[in-house]
Amino acid sequence: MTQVEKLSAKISSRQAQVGVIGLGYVGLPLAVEFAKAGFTVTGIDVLQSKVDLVNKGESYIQDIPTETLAALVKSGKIKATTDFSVVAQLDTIDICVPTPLRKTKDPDMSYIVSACQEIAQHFHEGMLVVLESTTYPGTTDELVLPMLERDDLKVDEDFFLCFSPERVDPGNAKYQTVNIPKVVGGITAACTTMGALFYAQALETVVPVSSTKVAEMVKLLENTFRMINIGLANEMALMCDRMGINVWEVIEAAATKPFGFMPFYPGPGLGGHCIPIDPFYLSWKTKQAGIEARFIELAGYINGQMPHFVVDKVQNALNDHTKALKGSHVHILGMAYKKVIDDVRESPALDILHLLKQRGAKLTYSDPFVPRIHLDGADIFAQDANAMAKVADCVVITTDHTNFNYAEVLANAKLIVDTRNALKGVVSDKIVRL
Ligand code: SAJ
Repeated sequence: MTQVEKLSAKISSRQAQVGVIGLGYVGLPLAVEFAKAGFTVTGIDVLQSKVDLVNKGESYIQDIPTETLAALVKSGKIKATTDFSVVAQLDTIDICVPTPLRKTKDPDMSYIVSACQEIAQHFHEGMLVVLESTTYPGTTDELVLPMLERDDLKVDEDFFLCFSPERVDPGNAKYQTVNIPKVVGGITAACTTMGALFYAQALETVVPVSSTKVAEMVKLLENTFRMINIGLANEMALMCDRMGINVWEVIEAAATKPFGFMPFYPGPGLGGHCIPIDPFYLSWKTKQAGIEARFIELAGYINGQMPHFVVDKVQNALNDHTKALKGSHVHILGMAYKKVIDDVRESPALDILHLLKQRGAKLTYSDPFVPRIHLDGADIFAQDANAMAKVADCVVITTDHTNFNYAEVLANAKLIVDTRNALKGVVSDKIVRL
C-alpha cells in the first residue's frame, strides 16, 4: 500500500491518531471536534497549566463547555501533554500556534518555527501536517516544508502538508468550528486531497483550494477586508465630525440598501488579536515582492488615530463644560476590545486610558468581563459603573457591553462621550458622539 492509501484508510476509519499543537481558542475546539468525530486526539502545548486543565477536563475556552471536554477526556478521546515525543505515534498534526507581530510590525514566526523544530525531531512517514496559524503567503512552502523534508521523507511520497486558515470567532453562538466552512490547500494535489479528507471527517463543509498560498491568502483577504472597511468607517466619522453630520445616522440609512453595501461602524480604534495584526503579515510579504500595500498602511494609520481622536473629543467636551481635562475624573466604560468578551488584546480602550493619563486625567473604569488591568506597572481594578457615573466629570463609552445599564449611566452622568453609539437615538445635551 502507498502512503496515500495507508493514511487515507486510517483517516476514513477514524483510526488515525490526531495531534493538535497549541491548545488555545483555535486548537482546543478543533481537538474537541475531532474527538467528537471518534478520533483519539492528543493536544500538545508548551504551557503545563493548559495541559493540566485539559487532562482534568476543565475548559478554559468560552466556546467549549467543561462538561463536553470532561466527557471526551474521561472516554480517553482527548488527552494533553507538553511532550512532543508523542509525535512519533501520531498520524496527523494541526499547528495552531500564535502568529503575533513584533513591535516593528514584522511577523513573529518564532512559534511556528519552534513547533516545526519539535515536530521534525519525531517526524515519520505517513503523516499529514496542517498549518492553521494565520501567516503570510508562502510560509508553508518556504518555511515549514524545508523544516520537515529530509532525504528519506519527501512531501507527497512520504508525508502530506497543507495550510488551512482558522476562522474561529470566539463567542459566536451561530458559527462554531464544526459549521464554519474549512478552506484547505496543499503543497500538491494529493496533499490537498488528504487534508480535505481529514477535515471532512469532523467538520460540515470543506473548501479545497489549489495551493497552500491560496489558502494562506484567503485568510488575509478576509481579515484585511474587515480592517480596511473599519478604517473607511472611521474616516467617515472624522469627515462627518468636521462637517457636523451624524455618521451613525448616515451608516444606518446606507445599510437600508439591500445590495452592494455592508455596514461597518466607527469606533475608538481597532482591537483584537486578528484584525489589527493579520493585514500586516500581508503588507510585510508584499513589500518583499516590491508592492506597497497602501490600503493596509492607510487603514492602519486611520484606525490608529482613533484613540487620539476620542481623547481630543473628551478634552473638548470637558472644555465646553468649562473643565480642564487635567485633574478631571474620567470614567471609562469597557476595556475589552469588543462587546461581550473579556479579551483586552490590542484594545483601544487601553490606548485611550494611557493617553488620558498622559494628559493628567484621574481615571477609573468599569468592565464586567475585565475585573483588573495592568497600566504602567500598577493594577487598576474595575469599579461600579453607576457609582462612578455619579461622581465622574466625564464617562467615555469605549466598549458597548450589553450588560451595562445605560439608562442609569445616562441619568447619573454629567457628560458622556459615546464612541460606540451605545446610546443610539437618545437625545441629550450631555451626550457627545463620534
Ligand atoms: N470594529 C469596529 N467597527 C466594526 C467592526 C469591528 O470598530 O464595524 C472593531 C471592534 O470593536 C474590534 C475590532 O474592530 O475592536 C475587531 O473586531 P471584529 O468584529 O473584526 O472582531 P474580531 O477581532 O474578533 O475578529 C474576528 C475575526 N475572526 C477570525 O479572524 C477567525 C474576523 O475574521 C471575524 O469576521 C470577526 O471575528 C467577526 O465577524 O466577529
